[in-house]
Amino acid sequence: MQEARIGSAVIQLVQGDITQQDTEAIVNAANRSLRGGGGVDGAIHRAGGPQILEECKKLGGCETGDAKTTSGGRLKAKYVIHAVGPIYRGGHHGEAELLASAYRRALEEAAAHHVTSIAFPSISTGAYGYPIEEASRIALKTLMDNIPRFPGIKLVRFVLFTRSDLEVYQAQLEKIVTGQQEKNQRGNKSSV
Ligand code: AR6
Repeated sequence: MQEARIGSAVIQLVQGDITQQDTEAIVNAANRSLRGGGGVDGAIHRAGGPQILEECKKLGGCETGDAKTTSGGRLKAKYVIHAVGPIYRGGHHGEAELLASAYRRALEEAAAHHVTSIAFPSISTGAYGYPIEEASRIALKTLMDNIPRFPGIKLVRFVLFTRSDLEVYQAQLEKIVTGQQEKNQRGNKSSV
């Protein structure tokens, strides 16, 4: 499944490079220092230029599970929302809640900046080691549950770097949507 509708918004899955997206905001998988790094963080700072780091330096870091916003520098996106996911340490250190929080806070930042379209990478599933099956379930579920809080957000796009990551997200989206349809059908039957 490539996309799903949630009220007046669309959640979309594509393979690509997040630095090339033309959404109004892109999300960075940052670390608590907000001083740049490897992976998608490095790619965003390289493509967006030094202005993003200059703005980051004024933000005083960012807690795990939180998100902070800078301009997009030379990127097409007007804003970069720097979200800090958890380092995976076996799954019993509050990682799921922290990952959900990072996605929720990024959406809240987007809404606070009146953004109508936003692109996310797969937070924590690279250097931070979060198993992608579980991380994709949390990412999609959290966004689908929270998008209705922000009617101004019309497009939420996941940009997966590899074909296999895209396939994991596609299968997970299918599972969530099918699960919801079955739940709705059961609800309809019991109310007849
Ligand atoms: N576009 C989209 N996705 C990408 C791109 C790109 N240009 N480049 C990599 N990915 P990671 P994390 C994917 O490691 O796990 C950094 O050093 C990548 O394949 O970037 O949250 C930070 O400074 C993977 O699926 O982020 C932190 O210290 C996903 O993005 C730390 O890594 C996330 O991988 C954060 O680790």
